[in-house]
Amino acid sequence: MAKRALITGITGQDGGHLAELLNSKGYEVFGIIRGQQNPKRVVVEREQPYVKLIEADLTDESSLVRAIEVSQPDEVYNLAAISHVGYSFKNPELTLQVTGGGVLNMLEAIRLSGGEKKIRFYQASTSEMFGGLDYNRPGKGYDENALFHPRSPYGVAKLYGHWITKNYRESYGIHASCGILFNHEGPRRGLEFVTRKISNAVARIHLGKQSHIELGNLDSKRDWGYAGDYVEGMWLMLQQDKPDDYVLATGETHSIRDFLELAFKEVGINDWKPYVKQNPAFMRPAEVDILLGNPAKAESVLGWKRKVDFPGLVKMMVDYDLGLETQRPQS
Ligand code: NDP
Ligand code: GDR
Repeated sequence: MAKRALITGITGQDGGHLAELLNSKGYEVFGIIRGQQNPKRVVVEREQPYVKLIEADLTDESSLVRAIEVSQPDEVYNLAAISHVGYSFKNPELTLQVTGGGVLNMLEAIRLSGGEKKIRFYQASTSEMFGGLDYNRPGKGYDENALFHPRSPYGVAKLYGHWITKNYRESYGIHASCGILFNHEGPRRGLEFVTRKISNAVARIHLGKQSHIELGNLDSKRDWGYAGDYVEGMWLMLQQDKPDDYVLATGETHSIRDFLELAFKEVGINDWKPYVKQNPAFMRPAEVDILLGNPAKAESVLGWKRKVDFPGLVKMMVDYDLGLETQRPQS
């Protein structure tokens, strides 16, 4: 019989990649969609018609219990969150409820529906829990045992989600694993995140649709991989006999300037500086200066390794946006 998976955050970047992966593996895929008129519903219905959508919200416990009852899943992937770090400073309480409390609600929904011994659970933890401060930068990069020091309401809420997942594993024996994922990007990335904001602006500048791009901090560094590689790791975690926590990362770190350099070069622009303006509105009250992950455990235990490298990722994103913006009417 086909395995059944329930994905929260189906309309997001990772939800799209994961649904595609699970469908290719023969899973029956269910996805939670929120809101009475979610504009992304038509996109999922058009591009991933095999996904069975269930209306629910991470902040509404009873809707999650119903989602479990309807989908009867073997595996639950909790990808839904308020996921934008800058936004979380402006909406800290909502972030706490969705990104933190939502994890508890989903774990409780699994218990309330009697699934704690049957259902495997994946929690989308994040490198934002480490914080990147001077005193806490392991030479080989952050691994599963590194210290946590979150620097945003988002990071703090995710840390709660991380620990409540571990707590439910230890307290109730749920097969619950946390993937501590470093930044992963691609053409499905929302335009509000820096990589896609840049790749899209570069395409539009090249096509004469836009004169420049406004950004915040150009000096921070991230360990950027490709989202398509990372959802493989999520799936692998739930195929292990024992639940555990794993870092997924590339083991390389690059600055926003490095991303700009490569992205503009893709359209033949060698000096990007005239096209970039700094706008304080995009700065954060507290910044994570540098993130570098150490994926040794995932590589040895799961046999996972990222395939796409940094130049390959930048090229993929700029090429996609060039295609998209060429097709779009002038605007
Ligand atoms: P996105 O921001 O692209 O997607 C977030 C999803 O959460 C959307 O589908 C959104 O739905 C949904 N959502 C938001 N609020 C609610 C709610 N109250 N109830 C139900 N669904 C809700 O995130 P990504 O795909 O990039 O990331 C997936 C997960 O992984 C997130 O939890 C993120 O924090 C985490 N993560 C991401 C990393 C990355 O680099 N991408 C790295 C590490 C962790 P809607 O469309 O309705 O808004
Ligand atoms: P991040 O991603 O905060 O790492 O969180 P984001 O792309 O938002 O920022 C990366 C870095 O770029 C700097 N920056 C800007 N960021 C945005 N969004 N917009 C700008 O204009 C801009 N200018 C500079 C930021 O200050 C930051 O240093 C992502 C999310 O997917 C999280 O959900 C996830 O947990 C982490 O990655 C790992």
